[in-house]
Amino acid sequence: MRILLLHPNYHSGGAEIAGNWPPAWAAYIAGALRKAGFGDIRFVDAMTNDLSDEQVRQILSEEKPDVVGATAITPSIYKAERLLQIAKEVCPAALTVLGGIHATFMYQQVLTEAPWIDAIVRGEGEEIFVDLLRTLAGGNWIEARRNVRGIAFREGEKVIATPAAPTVKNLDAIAPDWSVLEWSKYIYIPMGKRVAIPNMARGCPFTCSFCSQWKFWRDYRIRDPKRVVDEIEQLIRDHDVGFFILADEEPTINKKKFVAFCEELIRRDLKILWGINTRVTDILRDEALLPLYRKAGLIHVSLGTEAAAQLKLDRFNKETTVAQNKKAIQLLRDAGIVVEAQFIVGLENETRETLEETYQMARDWKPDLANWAMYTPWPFSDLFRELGDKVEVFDYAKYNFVTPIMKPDAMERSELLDRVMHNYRRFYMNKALFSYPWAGTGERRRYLLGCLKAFLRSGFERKFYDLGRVNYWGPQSKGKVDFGFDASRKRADTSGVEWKTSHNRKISGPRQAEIMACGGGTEQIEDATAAGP
Ligand code: B12
Ligand code: SF4
Repeated sequence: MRILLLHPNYHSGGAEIAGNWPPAWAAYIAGALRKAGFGDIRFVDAMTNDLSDEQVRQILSEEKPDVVGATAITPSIYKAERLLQIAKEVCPAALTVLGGIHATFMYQQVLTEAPWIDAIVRGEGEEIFVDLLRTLAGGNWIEARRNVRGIAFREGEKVIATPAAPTVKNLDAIAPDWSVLEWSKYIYIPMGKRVAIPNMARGCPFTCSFCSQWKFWRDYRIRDPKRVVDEIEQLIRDHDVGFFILADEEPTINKKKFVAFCEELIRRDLKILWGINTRVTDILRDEALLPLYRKAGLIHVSLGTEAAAQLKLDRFNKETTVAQNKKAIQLLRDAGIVVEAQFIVGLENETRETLEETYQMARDWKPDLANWAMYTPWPFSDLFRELGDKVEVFDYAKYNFVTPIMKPDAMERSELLDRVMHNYRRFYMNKALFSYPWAGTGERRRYLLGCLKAFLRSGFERKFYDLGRVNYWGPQSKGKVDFGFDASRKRADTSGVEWKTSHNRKISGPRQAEIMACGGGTEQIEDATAAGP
């Protein structure tokens, strides 16, 4: 059975400005398929190779696959739908399958607007896709598909969702096949080296109302750190990888495992630098361990600092974590780790003053990098439901952290974008002149100058924040900005969507609302709770 995996060609000028990133899902899925005996796999990265629909059509007609599997996050959903439509046109007998977070929750809408999709895999793909392919290979797909757990499909006009499949309980059994990727393409600009995105832990024990990740992965599971280091060693040896970020939402919450991971990296002396996203409170907890983390190669920590403060201010009664944020940033810098503060802006009560406050915070806290993401109301998040009619734009192609989806009551969206750009300009101008060139002589300085290079390049090419596409050329042009929202896209009816969460929460009840974003909260989970299967 010939299987073709497709990553859609979607770009929006956010995190991708740092280079081309390898689509990890393809390696994880390919590894599971190979292990189950489905070895005829080809992966096409239309995003990295900037392939047009016609080029993908050509590849499909040459490859003649029996199964075409595409991925989609929310903003790439229309691109993925279109690619699968092309697949159906070119290979009508092939089974078209869609996976990833968006279709997992929005299968009802997706199957209604893209009836050429034969099946949606809901949740982690490794086990469900194997089950689906075995069922397909067994013949009699139309009758037998009801027995595959964790999928959705159309039956005439009706959309059927089979019962949710369990999460992958034994993460250590997962063996990604990184060889499906064309490694020479995946270069991380700040370091000029190949980059990988291995996955140590899945899930997050928290339930922040604006976030979709805890819902997707459900329970928190973590792999044996030694096996993760084996994988990293293999990535270095076989694919010349020189930098990695962990794909995890929350890699540090299980301190024991994270320390074991770092110790193993030190023991093997792999000389590789890496980065993570994590929470401020874990950094405060691990103050004494930061030198060990640095010794293990950790060079970049991205903190959800003000996701906490802003949302908390707005929604949960002005309890802020400003002092905690500032301290965590200082600790990381003292340990020689590059620290990035993430701000979420653009809720309905955003004003010029609150945007200015975030800039002042960024100056006061002194992170090395700062990032102002536009609040994006994932249609399956709890906050989306709470916002109700305040969400007016349902063009998911623009749900990408760089487009203002919400219109603040006190300003136009174009002004919000302009103010955010103003913050970026001031912040990075200051860093470029007074900070990075004097940030020591070693790795940290080289890394920061590399980030600056990536940043300047995307600004020059007008790719940053999609500025070229929305016609933003500086403050004088803000009246001409056009986000190009497709008004024909309407709110989905998600009332009938079945999604079983088996979230293993330590904290429950009304206090849940108090748990803050990656940046805040004081909660920790016990090692035992987070120990995995
Ligand atoms: C690494 C990363 C990136 C990288 C690399 C992306 C790439 N080339 O794949 C970069 C930096 C480029 C990036 C960019 C963006 N990202 Co990003 N990114 C991530 C991150 C941190 C890890 C993704 C990952 O590799 N996970 C591990 C793999 C194994 O998980 P997975 O992809 O979900 O795949 C599993 C299942 O979904 C399923 N599956 C997936 N596809 C398929 C397909 C088939 C056929 C099957 C059967 C199963 C299946 O099986 C897989 C294995 O279990 C996630 C957060 C996270 N922790 O997941 C955010 C995340 C995916 N990104 C997000 C966003 C919004 C973006 C940007 C729009 C932001 C921006 N403007 O910069 C861009 C879009 C770029 C693009 N075109 O994809 C959001 C998406 C939210 C949503 N609801 O859609 C996330 C979840 C972050 C968040 N906190 O909300 N990102
Ligand atoms: S702590 Fe981070 S990953 Fe976890 S639910 Fe909150 S925002 Fe999402």
